[in-house]
Amino acid sequence: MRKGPVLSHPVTMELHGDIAVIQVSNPPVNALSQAVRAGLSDTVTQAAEMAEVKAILICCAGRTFVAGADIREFGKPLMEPSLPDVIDQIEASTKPVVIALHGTALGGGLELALGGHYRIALASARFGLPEVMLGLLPGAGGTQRLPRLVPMSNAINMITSGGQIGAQDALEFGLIDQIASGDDIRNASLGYAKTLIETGAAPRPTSRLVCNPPEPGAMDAARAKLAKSARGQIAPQKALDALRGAIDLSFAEGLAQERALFKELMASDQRGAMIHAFFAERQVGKLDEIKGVAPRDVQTLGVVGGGTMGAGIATNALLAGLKVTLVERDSEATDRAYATVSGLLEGAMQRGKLGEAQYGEIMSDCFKTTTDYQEFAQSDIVIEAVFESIDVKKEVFEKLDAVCKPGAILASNTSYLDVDAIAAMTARPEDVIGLHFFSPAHVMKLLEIVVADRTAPEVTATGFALAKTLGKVAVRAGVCDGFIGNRILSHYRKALDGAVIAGASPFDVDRALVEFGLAMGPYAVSDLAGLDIGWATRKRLAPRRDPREAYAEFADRLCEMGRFGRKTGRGYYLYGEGRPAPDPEVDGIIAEERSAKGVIARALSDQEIVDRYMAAMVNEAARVVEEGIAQRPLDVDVTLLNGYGFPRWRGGPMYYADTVGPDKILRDITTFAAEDDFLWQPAPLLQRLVAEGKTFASLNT
Ligand code: 3H9
Repeated sequence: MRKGPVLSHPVTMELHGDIAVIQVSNPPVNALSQAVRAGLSDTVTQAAEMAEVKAILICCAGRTFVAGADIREFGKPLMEPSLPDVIDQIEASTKPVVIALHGTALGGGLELALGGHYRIALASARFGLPEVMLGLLPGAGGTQRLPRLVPMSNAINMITSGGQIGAQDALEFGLIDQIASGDDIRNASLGYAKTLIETGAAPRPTSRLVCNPPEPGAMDAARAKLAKSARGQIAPQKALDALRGAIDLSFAEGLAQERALFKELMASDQRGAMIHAFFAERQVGKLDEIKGVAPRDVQTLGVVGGGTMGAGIATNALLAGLKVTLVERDSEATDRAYATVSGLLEGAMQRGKLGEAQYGEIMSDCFKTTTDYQEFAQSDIVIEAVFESIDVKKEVFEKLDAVCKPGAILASNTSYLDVDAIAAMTARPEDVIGLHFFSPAHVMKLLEIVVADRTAPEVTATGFALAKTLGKVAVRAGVCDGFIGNRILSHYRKALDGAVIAGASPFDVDRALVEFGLAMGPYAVSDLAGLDIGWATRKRLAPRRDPREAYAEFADRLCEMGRFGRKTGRGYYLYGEGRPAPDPEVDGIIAEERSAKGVIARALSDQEIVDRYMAAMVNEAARVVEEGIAQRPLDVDVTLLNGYGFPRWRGGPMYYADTVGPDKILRDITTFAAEDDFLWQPAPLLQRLVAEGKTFASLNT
């Protein structure tokens, strides 16, 4: 069967009576590298030839069953044997093949399991086909075998969303045959295999089953839903095409079609972008400064401030199993904070993220609100989430410094204030760090870890470890106004305001950028956040504003009129019944500003709006990288992807810049500079990359 070489031996076989136990051992996640595929193929061939073998058991060593194809091999020439061939070989075995599942059986790993004849799993095991999250579809029979085992609606759901299901659902849907009792999957699966031999169970190839038909209209409904929920993405729609093949075609034809679609996606830009995002998110935490540095233990967490941010942080920490103490000014505020957190936890309960008993336990044993800072005396870390004023922060940090135990970490959730200055307010600047959460804090994935001049590496390491506990993607940022994300945001917002003054309406800008892939347009986002927030920032920065800056005033005008966005029913848009509506009054305000500035409005194409947005973003990001505020271009990508709604299938702004070419970005900047040569000054790093013919990716290593 196998044609390629065996490069190493991550697959072993041993006999347990008449059962051949084939074990994959390829840490950390048992990915299906060429050596694993070759090893599986060889051992299955051997087991088939051994007369004494009555059944084959495939299991995995370590923390998980196979988590998928080896993503590192993607984009390189295929090394034989291919995964579909190995799975076909397993399925064709004349001896029953049992698959023992623990950890996460994902992608090609789950497809391997579908190729077996019987499946047993630990109760804690999880199952998924996450290929769409990498811009792909299951390419080793998943789209053909899964709907032969589970109802089509479940297959559609799993394959087009990339989400995971637990063992109980897997059993109910028909994906697995048995849940093992206890947590020893090896013993349980050996027992299962023995029983199968004793009862004379025959091989049960999934491909011979008839595909479960969809409910009438289900495929069309799924397609329409995906057009909205996965707007701009190719893979989920192609996955539906492949699933359609499972209904309309023979198994062999369906498999061939799946293969062709998989290859098409493998060659797509979206696949490249999404795999970049996958690896970038795993690269962000790998920093020389914390290599080998042990983080401090964090079990108890304090929060100062129970507003939207503080309550979100508290909820996040409670859901992650930490004990939380929240301090507010007075009993009215503590009551409010308590109610907010319990409401957020109830929401988590409704979404199935928390059981009723756990909820009760958290509220009675793990969460406390108080007005007394002394209650922080035993906290391992305290996160301040109070009003963004350096004077207010000073008061808080002096109190924290006085009550917190030695070694406790004092963190600020500031989104732009100087963390060095905050650290200097304490007698322990080495224990002070910025932890910038994004709202809603229990939902948003991004956490900027702002490392001040004197922050100890151990404290930085603890920030990253805490982020992992909280389920966040953490990015290291240096100290500057706005850190990585908000600094870049403020720059591209100026560029977009410039586009509006030149002639586009905010509604044109939003439409063009939503079309580009953003979940929401930037002006609609401002309305959601509250226009008063940006107004306060602009007022704060006004004394430092360069007189050469072409300042657009229309946002201030809206605020002066009390138009703060959604919360006041009017901002850029009008909010009433139904969808937010563009407001002609806003066009009027902008037209007045244009005429005051002597600007004759011109039409801007959607492409020009996107080009301005991207050029401004990439230019400022290049400065952020050059100044060391972000460590590498990939840190910028991860920040924008996880905190600012940048479309994942475009990989992030720096990845995008490499796709279109840094020279194109530089040319655009030069063009736009004819209109405003203060805003559009090319970043030296961008100029250097273009001169040397290099990409941003070259700076990632
Ligand atoms: C597929 O299967 C295609 C098939 O349909 C068709 C083929 C023909 N390959 O995330 P972690 C590395 S597509 C290579 O930090 P966790 C990862 O980079 C694939 N490497 O751990 C990291 O390396 P490092 C479908 C992989 O415990 C280390 O493992 N499968 C792969 O938080 C630890 O990862 C997926 O999309 C891989 N497939 O989470 C699953 N997976 O230490 C992708 C991980 O050097 N993986 N690595 O930075 C995951 O979702 C998570 O890694 C997992 C573990 C849940 C498994």
